Order: sequence, then C-alpha cells, then structure tokens
Amino acid sequence: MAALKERYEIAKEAYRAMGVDTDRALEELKKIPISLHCWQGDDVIGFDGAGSLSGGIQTTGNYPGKARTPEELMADIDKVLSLVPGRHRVNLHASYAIFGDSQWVDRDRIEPKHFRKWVEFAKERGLGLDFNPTCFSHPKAEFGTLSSENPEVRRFWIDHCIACLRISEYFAEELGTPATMNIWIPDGFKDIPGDRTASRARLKDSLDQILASGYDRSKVNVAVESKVFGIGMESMTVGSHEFYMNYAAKNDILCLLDNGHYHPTEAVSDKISSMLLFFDKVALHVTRGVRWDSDHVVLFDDETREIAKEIVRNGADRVLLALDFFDASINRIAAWTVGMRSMEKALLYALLQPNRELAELQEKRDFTKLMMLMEELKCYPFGDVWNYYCEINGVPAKEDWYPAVMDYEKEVLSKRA
Ligand code: RNT
Ligand code: ZN
Repeated sequence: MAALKERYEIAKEAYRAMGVDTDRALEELKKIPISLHCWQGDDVIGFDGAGSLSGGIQTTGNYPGKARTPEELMADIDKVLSLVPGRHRVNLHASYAIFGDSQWVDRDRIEPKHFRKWVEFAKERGLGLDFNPTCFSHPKAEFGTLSSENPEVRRFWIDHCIACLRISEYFAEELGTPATMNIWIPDGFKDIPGDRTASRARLKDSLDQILASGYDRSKVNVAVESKVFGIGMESMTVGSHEFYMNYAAKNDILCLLDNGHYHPTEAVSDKISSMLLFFDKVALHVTRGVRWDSDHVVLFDDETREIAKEIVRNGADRVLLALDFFDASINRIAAWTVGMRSMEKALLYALLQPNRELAELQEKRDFTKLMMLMEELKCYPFGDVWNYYCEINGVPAKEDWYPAVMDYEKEVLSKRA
C-alpha cells in the first residue's frame, strides 16, 4: 500500500515542476459530483410495467444478471459506488417509481410517495438525486408526446412532466440539494415531414404549460435535451438543438447537451464555453456514440478528456454532470464502473493540466510550445496520481476493482435467472 503513496510523491514532484499542484487537484476532484444514471442496471426498463424500451433508443446484448426489482437495482448501485472514488448523485427516471403496496398509477399521476424508497436510499448514503420524466416506453408515446397532435396525449405528457416537477422538488427538499430535472422526448419523423413547424409550436406550448405550473427554481433545475435523430426519427426530431437552446435561453432554464446527440464530427467539448457565456450553468449527458448515438460505455478517451477540460476550465460548479449509456452486452456493474471511473479520470487529467500556462501560450500565439506541452503531458505519471486518489478514497486502485465485480457476478448476478 505504501508503494502507491511513494509513487504519488514522485508524480507530485514531476507535476510540481510543471506548475501543477496535485494535492489541490485531488481536493478539487472530490468536490465534483457525477450523477450516476440508474438505467444502466436494467437496460432502461424501470419498474412501472413498461416491459420494453421504445422511443428510438436501444440497448443491445443480453448479458445475464440485469436488475429486476428496486432492491436489486439499489444493491447494484451500491456495488458500483463502492468502486468509484468520491461522493456522487443518482439520476432516476420516472419509470423507476416504486409502487410497493400502493396501487399502480399511470405516469400522469405519479407522486413523491412513489419515490420514497429512493429518497431513503439516497439519504442513508448521503447522495443527491436527479430526475427525468419518462416520455417513452409507454403506449401513449407511440405517436409523439409533448408535441403530439392528439390533445389528450399531449395533456397526458404535460401532466406527467408537472408530476415530475413535484417529485423533483421533493427530492431537493428531502436531500437538501437541488435536483436537475431533464426533459427528453423521442418525438420526430422517420421521413421528410410535410410540416416542421406545427409540432414544434406544440412542444413550445407544452413546455410553457409545464413551467407555468409553478415550481421552486431554487430546488429544481429544469433542463431540456435535444437530439439530432433517433431510430425511426431519422428525418426530423421535434426537439432539435436550435429549438431547445432558444427555448432554454428565453425561459431561463438549462440546456442539456448529450454528446451522442449531434452530428458525428460536432464536439460537445467545443459547445460548453459558448453555452456558459450565455447561461449560468449547463447540463451534460456524457456518453460515447460509436458511429451513431449508440450509448456505449464512457471511456477515458479524447472527447471525454476534452469535455473534462472544459468543465474544469470554466468552473465545475457551473456544469451539472451526468452520464448516459446503456450496454447490455457486458457485465452491467463493470460497464457502470468503467464509465464512472473514466469520467473521474478525465476530470483528474484536466485538473492536472497547467491550465493557466496553456492559456497564456495561446494568448501569445505560441502554438508550437502549446502543442509540444500538451503532447508531453500525456506521458506524465497521471496513473500514479489516479491510483493514490483511489486509495485515499477507500476504493480499489488500478484494475483491482474487477475481482469484486466478478465475485458479485458469481454470488448475486448469476442467481438472477
Ligand atoms: C436519449 C437520451 C436520453 C435517454 C435517457 C434514458 O437519446 O439520451 O437522455 O438516454 O433519458
Ligand atoms: Zn441523454
């Protein structure tokens, strides 16, 4: 164990020579919460009887052991959190309502009491909770939701989102930390539309009604998440980026950027600075799209690092950071853990950059030295700092977390036939 500390001390010297304070970086990292998406644990199914996933998103694979009950999902989340350094948050979808002994109600009628068990779970562990209306995987979501031409359908989803506002407020009150409530809808058209405006006008009106229902802005950060296309919605999505960016700006709510939701060569890392010049905060879904919005597990890759640099350089308190992926082809606990640890690593990597010096080099237009430094920094002893961070936070360093997942698979997951 002493070895990790020794290696850290050597790494610390190397970074110090570069003008980077590693102790400070570790302190800063500890303050950045990541909202862990509950839906990696059960392939985005939930507990309200939906049964299958719809809305143009898809999980592929059937690795054994997915969570089937709230108890199983909570146990799985506990396992993941025991392998990830830092204190984080849990991001729930409305479809994860727990009815227990109370009667099942449809999504327009859900109440805080259906999430009491989640609040107890979060309280016991000192976690914050975030929330999402579930406007998919439901018979009423087949032909549009908040933008639907059918007034009854549209009413249903407006009422669902209003119900979700109440639940988000309840989370914030109980846990003493504001909840982000993110609205994403799958509405769109497979083929060339005859009218692009009417559905967008209805979406605008629906959002107006939801916000007008009144909610405590100090408790709930409402966000809207755009998307360029979905399966079966290839030609037009109603909630496009321009739509939501303008809507959010005019109504003083937040825009959520999911890095799987843009054209493949567009980078969310390049959008954050612009957003933060016009908004107090920005919300993120960090994911990994492979050729399309495939929601692969987040890795410690170039774009995740670039996103992390923007978070760190613009002020981590201005970015509401959440993950969003769902892989059913590998052990789900490992998928979650790799994603969380990768995001943490990317944040640490960003905190270990001599950010001021890099900015100064740019101001001086010394692009040669800027490139040289950024490249050489890639070979700095980052791993020694990361391993030490894991150690002081009481979680396994390196690949040492993997046996715990394999034991859990053997003892718990494999028994979920
Ligand atoms: C879908 C969006 C959305 C969902 C989750 C389950 O493309 O990314 O955020 O993944 O709400
Ligand atoms: Zn998303």
